[in-house]
Amino acid sequence: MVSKLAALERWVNDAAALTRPATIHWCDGSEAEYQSLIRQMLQTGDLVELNQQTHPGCYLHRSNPADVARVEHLTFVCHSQQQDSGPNNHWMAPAEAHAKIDALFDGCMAGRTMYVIPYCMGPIDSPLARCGVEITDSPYVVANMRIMTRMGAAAQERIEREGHFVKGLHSIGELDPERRFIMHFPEELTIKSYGSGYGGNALLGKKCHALRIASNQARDEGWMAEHMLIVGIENPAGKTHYVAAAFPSACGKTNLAMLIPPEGYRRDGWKVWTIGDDICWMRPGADGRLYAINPEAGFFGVAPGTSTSTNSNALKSISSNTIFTNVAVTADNQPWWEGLPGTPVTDWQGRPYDPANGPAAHPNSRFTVSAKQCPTWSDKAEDAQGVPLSAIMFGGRRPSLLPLVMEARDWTHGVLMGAAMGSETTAAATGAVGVLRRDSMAMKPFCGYHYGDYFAHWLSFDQPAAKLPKVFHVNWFRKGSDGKFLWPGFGDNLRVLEWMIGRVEGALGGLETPIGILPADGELRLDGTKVDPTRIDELLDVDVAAWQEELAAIGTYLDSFEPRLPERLRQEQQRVAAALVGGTERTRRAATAP
Ligand code: SAT
Ligand code: MN
Repeated sequence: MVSKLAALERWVNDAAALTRPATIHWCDGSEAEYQSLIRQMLQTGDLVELNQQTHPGCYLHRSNPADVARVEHLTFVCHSQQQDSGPNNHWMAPAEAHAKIDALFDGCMAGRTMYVIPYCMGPIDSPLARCGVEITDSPYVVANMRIMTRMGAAAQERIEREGHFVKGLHSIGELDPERRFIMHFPEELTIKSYGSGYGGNALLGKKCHALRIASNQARDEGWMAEHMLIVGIENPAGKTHYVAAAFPSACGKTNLAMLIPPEGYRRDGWKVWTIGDDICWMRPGADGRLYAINPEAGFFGVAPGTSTSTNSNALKSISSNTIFTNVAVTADNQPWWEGLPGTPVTDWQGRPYDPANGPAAHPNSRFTVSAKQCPTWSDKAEDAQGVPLSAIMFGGRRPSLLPLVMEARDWTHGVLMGAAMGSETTAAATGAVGVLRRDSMAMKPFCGYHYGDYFAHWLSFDQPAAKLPKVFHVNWFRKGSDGKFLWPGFGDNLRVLEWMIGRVEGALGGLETPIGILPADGELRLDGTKVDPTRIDELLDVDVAAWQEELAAIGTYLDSFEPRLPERLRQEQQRVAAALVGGTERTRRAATAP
């Protein structure tokens, strides 16, 4: 017997009977085990060694070129009732889904090793943490799971003590896009993923467990599982405010989580502490505040664009002990991507670099690294109780309309802002890039149940004794009439966070507009930026006529969640729409007129 828990032993045996591996390996999560997997993958070519002088412990994995991103059209959430999955998910009846995917799993591990990976999402002793077990035939997945989760013996002990766990069965199969499914069975706490070795499709602790399954557990148990970074902002007085922020994939969560303060702020003593860059689990504490943990133990970040000027903390984190996926390499075998100095000689597919073939690194190429390697990693990140949140931010890529920052007047308005979120699509998922789509709370690909019920769950936290964080919406991506970004972003985003903290502490008055509270003149600190102050007016401009259209579009979008749309959210949309009636002038001042 390998586990004291009969249910675990039985499930592993059943999976082995179905997939028929040559051997079964129970992962203990040790360094020796990790090193032996690395050696094995170097032999098989699954990994390529990078320059060990400049990048000790760093390796490159090249995916099958047809397997480089999440596949939303092949991802299913299989509640027994279709309505429970909502229009926001693809659905298949559970029995049909099991039959379809089990047929693919049948005998698929013949000649391969089956790895059993017990893992814990969250600090191992945290009451907010939840455990799972992933079965996979991919040593690359095992190595990544060791970096991204608390994996191995301690997790197995917790599972055996608690008696329950999320079951995840994964096989890379033939890596054939025609034989690929990512299936979720929330009512059985089960995930089955076949035919992809990539990120969110294969590291089942991440999106599949920590968001799609966990969002269901969270609703049942009164907490929240969100697609958010968590960052601590320490002011010169030494007070730290924690902020969680939801942006869609590849919209800068990792950069914000590791923000480098602008020169003047650094001099004044501002510091930034990283807690998480992708997922946030939160629940109300005894004092009524929301407490958040990062369920992950590492970063699976987008490589292109990561540089000394955009995110030197990330760059420092990934100078050793990192697995790179689909980046290019230089002549001296260093990892390379667009945005770094130097020149690539080999592209992400291993071909001699030729600009005619497109970017050298795949636009969704990634690094996997332990969070402990981040210079700004917070000592509170391991806190079993989590950190109290002062603010929640929503944001996306919006080339027009959305101001740099606005604050919701209350929780209900904040939920509307989150629900109405839109963003241009990115390379993190297959499909067209740069198309505007609604992505409520950045959870469109990850909410494991009906969005209408999800909005109701958000609203339910608004209790008399609750001391909820303030809610803001930001947009770093607004463009001017010249087609150029109006805001420099990156480190300068701290200026926006400072304004938010000023609002949280009651030190700044703000400017009320029908769409929310915006910075009043002079409230946004701009000393030391290159931003032309006249562009700030453009960045904060409220185009009333365009906002009326936006509110109508939000109304139509909310209609798609009927009959489960909470009435309160509908009324809130109507309230904002009504507040906008009466002015069409294109100025920020005009927007404040009743
Ligand atoms: O591929 S992942 O889902 O892990 C990354 C992302 O899309 O956010
Ligand atoms: Mn993500």
